[in-house]
Amino acid sequence: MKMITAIVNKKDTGAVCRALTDEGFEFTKLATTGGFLRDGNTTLLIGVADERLQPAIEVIRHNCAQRLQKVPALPPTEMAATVYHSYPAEVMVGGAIVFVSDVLHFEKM
Ligand code: 2BA
Repeated sequence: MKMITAIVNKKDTGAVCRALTDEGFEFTKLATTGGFLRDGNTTLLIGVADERLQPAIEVIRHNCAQRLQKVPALPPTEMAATVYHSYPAEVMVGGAIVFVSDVLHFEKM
């Protein structure tokens, strides 16, 4: 069994969750925040049998888009302590960031 940890843009969350449900995947949805943009995103925990790993990844892939997103201006105090010209004005976000881990043990009680 594998655990997929997928970080999804909030604009894609609805479509990804609907498609996962339609395909019979079970998952847990967490409201999370990106460390760089400090904007809301969604982290999905999806436990799957090994043979369902690739189908789950394809569902995520087909329902997530890449987007250019503006980097918010830093407040003056943070700006002073930062080499701010090294910050990009816009960054490409997504489609999704996907981590796959082995599950050592799983049971429902
Ligand atoms: P954020 O940390 O808010 O990052 C949003 C986007 O900003 C990233 O998109 C990337 O294009 C850019 N970015 C991040 N850190 C940067 C930096 N130090 N300098 C320049 N640009 C930077 P994605 O790579 O698609 O990541 C989307 C979200 O996925 C991230 O939101 C974060 O919440 C998560 N993520 C990405 N890589 C991760 C990792 N290695 N571990 C844990 N979470 C990760």
